[in-house]
Amino acid sequence: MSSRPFRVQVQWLPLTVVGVVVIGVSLLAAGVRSESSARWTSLMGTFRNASAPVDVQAFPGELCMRSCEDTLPRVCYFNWVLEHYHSMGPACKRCAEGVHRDCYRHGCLTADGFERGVMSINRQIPGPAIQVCKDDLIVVDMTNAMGGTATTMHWHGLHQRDTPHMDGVPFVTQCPVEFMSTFRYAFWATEPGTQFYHSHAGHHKVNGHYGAMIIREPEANDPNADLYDFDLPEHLIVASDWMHVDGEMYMPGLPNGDGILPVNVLINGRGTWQKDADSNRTDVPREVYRVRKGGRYRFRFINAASHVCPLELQIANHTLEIIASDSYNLQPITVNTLVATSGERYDFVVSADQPSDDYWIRVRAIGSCDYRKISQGAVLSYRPMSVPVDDIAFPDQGLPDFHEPLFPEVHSVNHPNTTCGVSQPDVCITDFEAYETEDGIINGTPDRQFILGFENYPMRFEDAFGVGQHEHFMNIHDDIVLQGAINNISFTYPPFSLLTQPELVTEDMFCDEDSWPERCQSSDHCTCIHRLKIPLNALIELYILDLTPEVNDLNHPFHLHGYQMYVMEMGQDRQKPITMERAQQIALWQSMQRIRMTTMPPKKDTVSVPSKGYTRVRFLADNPGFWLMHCHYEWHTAVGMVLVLQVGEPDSFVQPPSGFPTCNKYTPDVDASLFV
Ligand SMILES: *[C@@H]1O[C@H](CO)[C@@H](O)[C@H](O)[C@H]1NC(C)=O
Ligand SMILES: *[C@@H]1O[C@H](CO)[C@@H](O)[C@H](O)[C@H]1NC(C)=O
Ligand SMILES: *[C@@H]1O[C@H](CO)[C@@H](O)[C@H](O)[C@H]1NC(C)=O
Ligand SMILES: *[C@@H]1O[C@H](CO)[C@@H](O)[C@H](O)[C@H]1NC(C)=O
Ligand SMILES: *[C@@H]1O[C@H](CO)[C@@H](O)[C@H](O)[C@H]1NC(C)=O
Ligand SMILES: [Cu+2]
Repeated sequence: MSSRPFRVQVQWLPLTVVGVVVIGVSLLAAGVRSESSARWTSLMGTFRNASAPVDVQAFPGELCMRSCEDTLPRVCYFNWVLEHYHSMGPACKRCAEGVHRDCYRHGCLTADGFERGVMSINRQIPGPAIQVCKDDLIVVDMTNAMGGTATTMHWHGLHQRDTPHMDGVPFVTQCPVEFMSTFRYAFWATEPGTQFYHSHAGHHKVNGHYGAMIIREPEANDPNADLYDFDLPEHLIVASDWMHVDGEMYMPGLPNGDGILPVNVLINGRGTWQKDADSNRTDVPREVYRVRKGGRYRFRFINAASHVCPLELQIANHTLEIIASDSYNLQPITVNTLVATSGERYDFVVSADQPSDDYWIRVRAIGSCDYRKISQGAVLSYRPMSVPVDDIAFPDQGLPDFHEPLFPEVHSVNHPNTTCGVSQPDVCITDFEAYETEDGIINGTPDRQFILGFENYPMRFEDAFGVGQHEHFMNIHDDIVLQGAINNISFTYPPFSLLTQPELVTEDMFCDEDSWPERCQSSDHCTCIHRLKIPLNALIELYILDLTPEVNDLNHPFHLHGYQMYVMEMGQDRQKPITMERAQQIALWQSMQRIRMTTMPPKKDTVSVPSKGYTRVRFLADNPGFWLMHCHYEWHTAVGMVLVLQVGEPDSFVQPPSGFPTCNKYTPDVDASLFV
């Protein structure tokens, strides 16, 4: 299997400069120690004194980008500074005036050529890519240099089994990192595949705080390895939506604004923008992906969007052979159009089998964004490496219009208008088959079944604007004022971190369907800390129902932290409201209609729910801790379409290291002790 010379093409550095150690020896002796500490001992123990701290600076994370065949685990250190920064700033010199090379200057963020304030990581958008091998130790020093903000970073796709306090959810797994503070994230690269990271604070993601995180493993572990020749670090398509103001400007929203929607899409932080037909298009570089004729290339697509519009990817004249989603290997299905919602990842193979030329890679924001005609282009180029990138990145030919088809016939995956299971050749994620399954989870009787009905419900005017009211809401436009909810509960946060300050947690701070707070008794809805309590190792089944009364263009993507979920099925009934009973009827009907019925469903950590429909998922709750589950649309998270799973009792949780930062409100009694 390892006959190919390389799959990751990078500059090799001598192994002697990095911390390469033999793994295995002390794993046998793990015994009473936590798995994490056993990993550490095995990473360090046979090599050096495992009790002494490592000089992390000596292990630059960039050196971890390597072939993962026959490699040993490494420490991968990244030093990040999060700043308020700008696109098209002075660092771009004369980029805006057509000096193309200036657009590539250090510190020049072109984005779509529009000048605005942004949030950057090391003055990059996306932030630096983390590309490591499975079992490496990732250490990220994150310095918050953004005055007036606090932030956390979430490692989307990692289960943080050994280090749940590294999951990066404010007030659930850690305290937000304050201005001028540095927080050291340190966690194992445990889940191989296409992952990413993004801020979980405020609207920082849509302002620029996101990036790719690729965890490779030996190709013997990839059942699709024979389908491609190259898995190159530069073949990452990180697509995101883009606004021309900070996202916070639209929280809660502007009554006379045109909805809470993006104005553009970026591909790896690049693209162009044309204000209207009378304006010139910005003259800034598009992203370039190089291939050589005859090669078969693994591409990794990350939907890092914040808004509700799904992103649709096409590569002119090329098909996409889908081989993985959310880092889970799938039996291949070939399409020419890939649709993904916020938080999803898809890996596919592109065969460079067309005439040597440049081809458009087009990403369109569809669904609710359709009327805005937002599309962005990057270039798939067959030109030799000797042709400099700035000769390719400014194509003369324009990107085909939004409504101009790239293919005579569209074969799509996840198109929002596809009725899952019946409309071949268009497929849904549920039409994919895995290579393996866990019979006990797929066919077992669930220990707990939860029906999670979500919606954005209109608030009563007095609840939103009455004297003393300060509840979160979003104002889509005019007087439409909505709160997000799951089972009528809109999620809010405690003032301290649930996972890492267990001494402050009391049972009465939580609510769920069966324990409705006193203050909400007279109301249909309640804003409180929505928690589902789940016994450790229980088999869980969730029916996630979209209670929206009408079918709309939204397929809310639900993201579960700490786990992957088997996606059992999804469906919708355009006529009747969805209930669990209705969902079961749809499932029965689907199983009779269906051309193909898999016994090996895919696993995902982010799964969309068809509009006014449902998705049924299963997982084994074997990862103790507090794990967020939420709609991955940024504004829906912000207005409470969120809940937290408590898996197991605190005594089963992995303890945070000593000295882990804490937070809480400060409201001491007003008495003599205040004035000593
Ligand atoms: C290992 O490091 C610890 C902490 O720095 C130190 O106390 C101990 O003496 C060292 N052990 C050896 C064998 O060098
Ligand atoms: C568009 O570009 C052309 C050529 O550079 C220039 O003459 C013209 O003034 C520009 N138009 C606008 C609206 O900026
Ligand atoms: C790409 O496909 C279109 C038809 O879909 C065709 O007209 C065009 O010639 C193709 N381009 C190349 C370079 O083969
Ligand atoms: C879905 O179909 C409707 C009705 O045909 C259409 O208006 C809408 O644009 C379609 N959605 C997408 C994303 O193509
Ligand atoms: C949930 O809210 C809906 C209105 O959106 C209401 O009809 C229903 O009774 C509520 N359920 C509970 C349990 O309060
Ligand atoms: Cu949502």
